[in-house]
Amino acid sequence: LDRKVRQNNWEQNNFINYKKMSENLDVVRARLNRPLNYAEKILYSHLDDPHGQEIERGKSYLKLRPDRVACQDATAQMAILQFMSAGMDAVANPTTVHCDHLIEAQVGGAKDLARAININKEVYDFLSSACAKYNIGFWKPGSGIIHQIILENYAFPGGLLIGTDSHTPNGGGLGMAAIGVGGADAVDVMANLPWELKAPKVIGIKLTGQLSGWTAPKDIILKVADILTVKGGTGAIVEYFGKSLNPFVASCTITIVLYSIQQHECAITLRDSQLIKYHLGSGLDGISATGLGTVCNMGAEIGATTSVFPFNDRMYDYLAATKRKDIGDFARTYAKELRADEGAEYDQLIELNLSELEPHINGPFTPDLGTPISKFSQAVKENGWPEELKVGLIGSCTNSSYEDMSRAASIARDALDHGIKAKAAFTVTPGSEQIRATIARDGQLQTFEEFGGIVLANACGPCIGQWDRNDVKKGEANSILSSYNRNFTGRNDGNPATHSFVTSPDLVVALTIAGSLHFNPLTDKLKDKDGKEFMLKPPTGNGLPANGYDPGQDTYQAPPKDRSAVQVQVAPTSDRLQVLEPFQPWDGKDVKDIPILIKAQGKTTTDHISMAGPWLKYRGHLDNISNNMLIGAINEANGEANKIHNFTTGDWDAVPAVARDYKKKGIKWVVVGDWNYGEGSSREHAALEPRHLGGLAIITRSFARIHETNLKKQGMLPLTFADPADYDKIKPDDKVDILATQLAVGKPITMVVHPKEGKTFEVPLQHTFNEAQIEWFKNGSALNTMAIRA
Ligand code: MIC
Ligand code: SF4
Repeated sequence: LDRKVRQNNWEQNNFINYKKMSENLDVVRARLNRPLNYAEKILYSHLDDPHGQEIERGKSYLKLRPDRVACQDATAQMAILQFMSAGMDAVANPTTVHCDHLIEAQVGGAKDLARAININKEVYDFLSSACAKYNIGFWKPGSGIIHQIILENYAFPGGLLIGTDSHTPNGGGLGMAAIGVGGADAVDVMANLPWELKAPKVIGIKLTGQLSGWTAPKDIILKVADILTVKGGTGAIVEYFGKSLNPFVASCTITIVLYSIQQHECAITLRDSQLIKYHLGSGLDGISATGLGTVCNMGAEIGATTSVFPFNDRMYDYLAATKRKDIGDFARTYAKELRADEGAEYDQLIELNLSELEPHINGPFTPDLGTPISKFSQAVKENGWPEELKVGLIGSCTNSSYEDMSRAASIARDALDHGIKAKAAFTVTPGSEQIRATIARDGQLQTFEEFGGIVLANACGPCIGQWDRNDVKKGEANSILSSYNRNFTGRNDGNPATHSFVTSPDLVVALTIAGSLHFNPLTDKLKDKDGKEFMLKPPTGNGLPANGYDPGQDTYQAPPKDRSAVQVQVAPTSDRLQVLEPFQPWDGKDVKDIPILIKAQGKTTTDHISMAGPWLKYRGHLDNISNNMLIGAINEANGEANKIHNFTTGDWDAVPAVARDYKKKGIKWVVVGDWNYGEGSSREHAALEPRHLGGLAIITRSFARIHETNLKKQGMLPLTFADPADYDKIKPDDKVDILATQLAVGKPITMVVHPKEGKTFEVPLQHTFNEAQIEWFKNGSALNTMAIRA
């Protein structure tokens, strides 16, 4: 383990430290004296203080030392603005920034990219100069989506990465614990503070059987989301495992082959020992690393801290194919710690038989409403979902690997061979420049175009509302189907009537051919150009490109050797960037008789709290972006969005307007919310905005992890009802006292409610603050606390 193996091909001096990790594990093992699961191993091998750290899953706060940090452009702006106020001259840990969220899909790849570079010039200039100044690797617009770039270049087995984006867990496809955080958490690590995480519980998912036919890796997570729901993974890491045969044993031991594969495959495997490795795939070994990445990626949708797979041969293959064979070899020497110990325990265990798993379609409006394809047509009828498929969209960080593209193209080719094309509109977003260049070289891209598709820029595009959609009017009900991960109301096109479903790229293409949500490619026939019936062949495609990856254009900017001359500029007149002012510290008093700005009803995701799409352009300007605060949340008082009662004037007004009015008048306020408040994105704007506009506390039935931390970091009070039923006792026009002086570790806080009519009553509230976090509240923010200590 003493070898010096670089973390990636871009940075000269950052190495993988398996030796240190293994020593840390030895310390922890001696203390805990029990077998560890793989998720625990990754975390504990990165402990700041393995000797002294208290370790209890679900209870203790772990102080960790991540190997790397990654930020995307929409969140990096705020992270870097915060880092700048720490006054350091370089990041203390390897960091990269990726330009992917700000590119709007309009007409297709090159043109959209050029337009974005022009429109976002100020922001890109800021990011590229700040990266150069602070020694951060910068991936220019056009390079691809953060998670795909991380998997292709930076993820490694056993590593720990934090990223300012909720789909960071995609890196789990290479056995890395890659965790989504808010920008302020990223700043801690950039500034060399340990990063804090409540020791997660671990949900084990045992995979047996094998994927085949139309079932894809995506279906694993679509099914798991259906089982666990959008909050089922909160506070937990999901660890997948399954029978994973050692490839060396496999290729020479026929008994194992006979024992573990089905009869009809034996013939193939016995004839060709190369194929043995491929077909042995029971559970895990049959799925490519990028397929595993897809499963981990969408684990964000169940609120999981991250998802991981143990290191296996398929990961090795992917590392080798992406020019990191040395990492693969190094990981093999550390392999025993890159999987769970024999007898390790999980807090919850789920078993999934892949041989029985059906392709799924999840949605609309929530990613955990899963329907197997055999029942989907029926569900469409019963629920009155719009039957015509308007647009099929493939790609995104979730599903844009070479394998995904090849399989999708094989279906499109099948249709073309029968003389037919896509009936619905069809778009493709390659996950990276490398994928785009490779599928352009190998022909899949041309197939998509021939099929009637538009190839968009290597970017997020329609996945995050960067979509200039013109085929339906706003408010018109319609259905779209994507291979993305999220489908909250209005997310893709800003139209609340769009029914957005998520599924595998394979099903997207198949249903796009039919143009109908009623089509099931497993059982239904299509008509060819002469009206003759035929059935689509199940998709096929290589996991890895036979001729290697084509890197395409060079889109990486390394930090310069001499960084001292680099200037980072923020114009004071800019409407896109604004230097941050520190928040005021707490005045040490209870807060009395303050209004409920809004009592939000039902699902309140970060898209409701701080909408993306057109608002993405203000991600570096706190005051301007605050004009979207909670405009998507539904007010219990009237069932409407963005219409609330201003108690001082009696008027009904937009949420940000009322908050600004209260702020001007020196009135603090709270928000009341339902279950899993803040689910979805990592964007800390959803916490910064209420703080900026004078909010004190957010009181809910429960929170999504990242959002709860983001609120704490910005000096807000995230509080939960000790009795969730108390949510119903609060009315939108009530006033409340928050007895903030009671704030102490493990103790409840009292909220005194003064109803508009009726007697005053008390409601106990809970919180998860630890000592250090209470300081953040007292000092006004985590950043203020850092400044005080420095
Ligand atoms: C998303 O998928 O919602 C985003 C846009 O990638 C966000 C990040 C953001 O809001 O900037 C995420 O998932 O964290
Ligand atoms: Fe981009 Fe969509 Fe992935 Fe978020 S989920 S990183 S918006 S592609």
